[in-house]
Amino acid sequence: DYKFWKTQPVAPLGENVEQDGVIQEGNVSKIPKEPLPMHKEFEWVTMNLEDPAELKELYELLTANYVEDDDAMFRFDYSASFLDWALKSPGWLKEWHVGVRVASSKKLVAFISGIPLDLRVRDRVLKASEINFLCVHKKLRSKRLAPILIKEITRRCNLEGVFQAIYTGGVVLPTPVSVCRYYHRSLNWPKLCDVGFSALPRGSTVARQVLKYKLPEKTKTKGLRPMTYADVPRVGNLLRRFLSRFEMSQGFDDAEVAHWMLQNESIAKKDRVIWAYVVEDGAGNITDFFSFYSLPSSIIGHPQHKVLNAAYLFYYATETAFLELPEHDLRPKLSARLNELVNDALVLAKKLEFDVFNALSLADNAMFLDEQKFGAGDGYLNFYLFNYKARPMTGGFLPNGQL
Ligand code: YNC
Ligand code: MG
Repeated sequence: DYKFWKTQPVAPLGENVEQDGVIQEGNVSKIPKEPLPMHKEFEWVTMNLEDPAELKELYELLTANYVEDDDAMFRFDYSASFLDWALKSPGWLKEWHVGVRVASSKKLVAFISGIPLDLRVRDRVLKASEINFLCVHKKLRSKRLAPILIKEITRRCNLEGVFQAIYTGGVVLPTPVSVCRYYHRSLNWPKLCDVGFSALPRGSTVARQVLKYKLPEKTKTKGLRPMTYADVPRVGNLLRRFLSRFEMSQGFDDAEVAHWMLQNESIAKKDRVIWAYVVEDGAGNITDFFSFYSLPSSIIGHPQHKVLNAAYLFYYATETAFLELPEHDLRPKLSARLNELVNDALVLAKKLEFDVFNALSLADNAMFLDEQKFGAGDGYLNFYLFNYKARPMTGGFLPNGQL
């Protein structure tokens, strides 16, 4: 019955939102300067994620206690370098990396984070935070610690003048603005079958499944190459125009484009999180780009395989969306182009030894999921806004909240 959520500025389940808008005006001068009271055996800490030892503590909390699928077969295994990337985006604040330690042993047992972003919801741009990596140690579940963490990160956002937030989750809470489904495209069918991620369809064989998912050796798009720092202004320009087509998106200035799409080239292969590619035409224009990130899952209790190497489709954009054509001519062109690009993304991900390529049912993804042999998964991702009512979104969108 949502004892906690009922008290928060969110639309109640079942309410028919007719007009977008802020729920409660905020006033920084009325926000308490001190943290919320915490049970006496625990203490609040602001994590210093620039210290590799503290980053590792966070990694260890999450690798053992973060999100699992409903059957407890897989658990997200965000790497330390992923956390470093996702939590230190431009404008990040140390105060929004909130931990809870056991007072006596100092063991880290809970965490919640926020990063700042400009969030556009239809025609309104909100100065917002993206809340992620909420986690309570398995031994401390169901003790109402989560609401305390949520209220504390809210206070810390409010102190910075931020009164709106976006967050996502598998759980149903009041009230999703959109619900997306996970789709999975096999790259390494025998392994997916071995670990129970995919089931052998009745009447099929392993060999036939392998053939079904076979990919070309090489990419096909002319002018495709890895994105570099020099591409940032042109990619930024294309991405901003592309995102404006959706009902909701995050703002990307060039610094944000660089952060989210590129990693220092000297990074060790095993620590790499993000891959981005551009298509450059003969005249030096960037006509398309796409990106994907690495988010492995631990395979729980399997004798041989410990890790499922998953790539997730991230942002993409194409000039094809802006061809001056009537809608019924534009759609097939856009669909064809996205299929070419995503097929190349699959080829590259396979070469990088990912086992599966995941995507959500958002943005323009419906135009290629079937054709590229993605299958609908069991998982759904609900998108939520805090302190902002918005009419349900149908037109597809592309916020960063999917991480
Ligand atoms: C969840 N995922 O409904 P009610 S996603 C939000 N997001 O409250 P307790 C959640 N609320 O129903 P536990 C939630 N899961 O009574 C549960 N809740 O109103 C609500 N799992 O608290 C729940 N990470 O402490 C209920 O539950 C209340 O011990 C119960 O802790 C929950 O990062 C949790 O899935 C999730 O670590 C921490 O189960 C724990 O079970 C756990 O008794 C595995 O809590 C990891 C996991 C969640 C991933 C994520 C986004 C979080 C968003 C939080 C909301 C942010 C609001 C905006 C704040 C900033 C505002 C500004 C400006
Ligand atoms: Mg609890």
